[in-house]
Amino acid sequence: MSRITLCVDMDAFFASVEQKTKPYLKGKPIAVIGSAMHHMVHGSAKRTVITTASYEARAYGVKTGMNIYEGKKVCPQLILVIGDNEKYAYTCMELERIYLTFTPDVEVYSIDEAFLDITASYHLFGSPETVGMAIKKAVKDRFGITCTIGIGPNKLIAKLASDIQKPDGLKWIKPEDVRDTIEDLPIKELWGIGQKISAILGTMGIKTCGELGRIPLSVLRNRFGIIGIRLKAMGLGLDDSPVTREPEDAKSIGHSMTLPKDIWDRREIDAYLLRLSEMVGRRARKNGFIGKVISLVIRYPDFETFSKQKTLKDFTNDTHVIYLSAMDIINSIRLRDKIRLLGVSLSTLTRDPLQLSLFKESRRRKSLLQTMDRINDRYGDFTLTWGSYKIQEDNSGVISPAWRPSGVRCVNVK
Ligand code: TTP
Ligand code: MG
Repeated sequence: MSRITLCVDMDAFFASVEQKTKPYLKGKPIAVIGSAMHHMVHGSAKRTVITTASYEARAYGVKTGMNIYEGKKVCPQLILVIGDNEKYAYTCMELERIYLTFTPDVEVYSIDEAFLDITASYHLFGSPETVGMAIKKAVKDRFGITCTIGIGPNKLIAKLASDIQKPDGLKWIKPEDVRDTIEDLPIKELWGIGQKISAILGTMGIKTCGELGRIPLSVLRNRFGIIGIRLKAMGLGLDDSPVTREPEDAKSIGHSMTLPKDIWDRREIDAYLLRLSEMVGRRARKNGFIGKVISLVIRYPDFETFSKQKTLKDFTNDTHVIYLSAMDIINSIRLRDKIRLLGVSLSTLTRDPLQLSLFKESRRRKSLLQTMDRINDRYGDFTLTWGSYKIQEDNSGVISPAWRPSGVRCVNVK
């Protein structure tokens, strides 16, 4: 059964937001450059890079990645606008709320792109295209900006459809049209095929998706290893990666561990608290969350378990802040026995506005991580892992990551 996937991508996102919020920029060739803070640090015009240009500026050849000189050279009347990341992050979060009125399966992929799985919900609105049009209208009504929507049987094709139809477009590539659409498409146009891979494929005489799809799998596997499987699928327009719902409903990020032996010594306890705090902080940072409440869970050898919380003044995902709070909590209770299990969690979560993937680099990293996850899902955990991980993962197989530590009975101690 084929799924119906929708890709939403804002048109000239930062520039459109600036033109909307500063009406005197409307219809003008503008380029958005690094945010104010960034500008103070990298002040020189050579190093100040254009993050995006309005479509008016693009008509002159202004491109993302040009520095200010290069931009002004092709378009002397180019207006430079210093970006405001918080504004874009806010818009991004509000956009997600719009998407969620159409389906719960929303993956915010970058600051201005999202994937929606509407397989189960499009009937409620009519057809997949009605959903697309309704989203375009809702975005326009709310923010006065346009977006392009691609619809397809998977993320790869949905993304391609939106790329093809930019700007202010809507395109549905139905399963039966996939083959024809991609047959002559240069492989580098396909989402996820970078310059390196397309260069290697080029030396193998493969230029189009059609050609890629016809190469025997064994040839690709020999050349690219496991990635070859994915490449072959891409050449056929196939992509089985799911739209992964954002854990926006995650109430907390927590880790707990049953200790190798019951402990009493404060230095030992603190060492575990630091380790748990780091795991929580890292996970929150990785997923772009900050939280306001730190909870500590303690279980005694007789299995009595309780937790105590501390509310912070500011949101955080800083390991050190989490650790200090956990120590504050443990200082405020009189331990009646040795400790068998310790847990630390961060709750009252919200998105960290500064951590959305603003840059292509971090998006690439995100897709790298997804690829690793997919490989590990298929071939077993830690088939593929980071070099530094091996060193960190020392003796303990006892750590149980608990995204939602619902198994712990919480008894608040006053
Ligand atoms: P894109 O979706 O790549 O570009 P865009 O929305 O400006 O234009 P298009 O109509 O072609 O989709 O990126 C989204 C925003 O992310 C963009 O407005 C600015 C920002 N951005 C960066 O900060 N750094 C980058 O390298 C890129 C590519 C984008
Ligand atoms: Mg965009």
